[in-house]
Amino acid sequence: VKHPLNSKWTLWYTKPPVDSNESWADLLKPVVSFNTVEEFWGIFHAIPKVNELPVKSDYHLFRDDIKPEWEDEKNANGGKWFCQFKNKKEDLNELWTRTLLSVIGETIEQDDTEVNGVVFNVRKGNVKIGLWTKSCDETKLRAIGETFKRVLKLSDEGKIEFICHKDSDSRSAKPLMVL
Ligand code: M7G
Repeated sequence: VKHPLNSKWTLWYTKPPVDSNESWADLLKPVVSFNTVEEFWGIFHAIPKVNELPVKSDYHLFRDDIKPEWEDEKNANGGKWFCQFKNKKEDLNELWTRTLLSVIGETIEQDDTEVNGVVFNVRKGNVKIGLWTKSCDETKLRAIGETFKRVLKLSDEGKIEFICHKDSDSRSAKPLMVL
């Protein structure tokens, strides 16, 4: 017996660029889709753990046929909650696993369609975990953000920020919310 999830999910991978001619779209590829708990665990155990990924790579896990891009119509009016960590932190694999489970199991949200996907960025000296939402509705975001902080085991001093995708272009983007 397989246990169905409420949605189909697709794992995408962004590979690090080899040269500067490669565009964002060239580097981003869908890897595999699943819609049951059992398939999720099979995939999870077969792929590299986040602490094994190279710098400038990303994992993206997105619902249905939503692409992990600002341009997708389901993302266009939304944004992301995110938290930055030092990549020396021991328990990043665990925090990423907890985030994945809360997203596919939909314990991260009450309204089970606000979260579009989740992203892990590996950067030089740090990593980011981001939760992409459909809207920039502050009431919905607050509830999701508070749960996200618990999933990430953040203390009151640990901060997450929300940035609307339409502001993502500018380096000086002011967060819509900080929790
Ligand atoms: P990032 O990976 O979100 O964060 O964006 P980083 O600044 O920590 O590396 C890096 C760059 O990737 C952006 O400046 C864009 O050039 C490109 N990029 C990232 N995202 C999420 C998108 C996207 O959704 N669409 C497009 N067209 N480019 C993106």
